[in-house]
Amino acid sequence: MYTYYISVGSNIGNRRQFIMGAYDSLSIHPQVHRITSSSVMETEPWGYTEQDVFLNAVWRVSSSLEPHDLLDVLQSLECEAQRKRDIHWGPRTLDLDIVYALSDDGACMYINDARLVIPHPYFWDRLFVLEPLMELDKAFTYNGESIGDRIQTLKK
Ligand code: A4P
Ligand code: MG
Repeated sequence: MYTYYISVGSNIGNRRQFIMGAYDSLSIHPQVHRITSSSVMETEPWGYTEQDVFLNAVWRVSSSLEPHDLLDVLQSLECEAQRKRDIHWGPRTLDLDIVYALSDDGACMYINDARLVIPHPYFWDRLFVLEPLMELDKAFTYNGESIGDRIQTLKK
């Protein structure tokens, strides 16, 4: 069994409905055993800033799906939400990124290939990921730094 942290974002249309629809679909997947969601938060756009505010959340997912198989599932949920890939870091109905993963023994998983990079290269720089993640896991650390300290540093 793996533990995945998935960053969820939407800034077009009925944002909450896109997020909740994907949550419901993922939670009935036969290889998904449990999902816990942070609260859904409104956040200012990061990166490409000429776009509407986002709703963001993080889900902790316990699943027997292999990482690339989970990516397939998440991409099909993005397609169902009529996601179009136009501008890099631009507006989207639904974005589902695997930001961090733990294997069965609790060790951080590292993947870096053409389809999938885990940990997500920017997750530790993004308050829209770290604030909901901290709600789920206050004791989260990355490269020896606590998530609480990281959030304080990013807010300075
Ligand atoms: N891919 C590689 N690694 C992963 C991974 N760990 N999880 C590949 C998911 N996908 C991964 O993704 C492009 C390709 O990344 C996929 O085909 C997959 O094989 P995409 O979602 O189509 O492309 P994108 O939108 O250009 O990039 P990405 O990474 O989703 O964008 P970001 O970096 O997530 O930025 N501001 C706020 N406040 N809230 C947001 O949610 N989101 C973005 C999007 C920018 N600013 C934001 C937010
Ligand atoms: Mg994405």
